Amino acid sequence: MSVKIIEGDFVSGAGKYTIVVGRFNAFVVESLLAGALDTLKRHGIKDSDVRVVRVPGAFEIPLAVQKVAAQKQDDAIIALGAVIRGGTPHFEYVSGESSKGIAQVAMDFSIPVANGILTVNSIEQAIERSGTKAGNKGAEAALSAIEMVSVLRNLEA
Ligand code: INI
Repeated sequence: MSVKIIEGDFVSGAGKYTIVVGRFNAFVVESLLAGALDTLKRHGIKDSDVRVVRVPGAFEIPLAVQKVAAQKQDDAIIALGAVIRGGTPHFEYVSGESSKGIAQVAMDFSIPVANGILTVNSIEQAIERSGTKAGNKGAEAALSAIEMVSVLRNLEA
């Protein structure tokens, strides 16, 4: 008897992708976006199959993700933002609501929504995760979107 394993890969994720990006903390988020775009391109996703939607901040990301999902044009959505703790309760609200919101859209519309929204304590941690010693979370989010597109196709096959 052998176990049937259903999984994805990084070569069969061709399809349409929309990246929703918060402008807040732009110096970090632009590096996440560059990482995501580079990863999509290097995995064979055509530029013409990628859209970028910009919103003010992470708090606005879920609504834009919901609108994009409702269009039913994409195979996956990638959410990018940076929430950096500033000693105010705003951090908890913005980070909590943005993560919860995009997870809800994924379930409501049955579409992969990759979470590339950094929630960190300091600007240093944000820089580390946007292309320096801790990698680029935008690139990682794009990779997980590609893998999920492939997993879902294999699940439906
Ligand atoms: N938005 C972010 O994307 N990151 C943050 O760190 C942040 N902080 O700390 O305030 C932030 N706030 C703005 C928020 O996303 C909304 O744009 C704003 O509240 C208007 O609705």
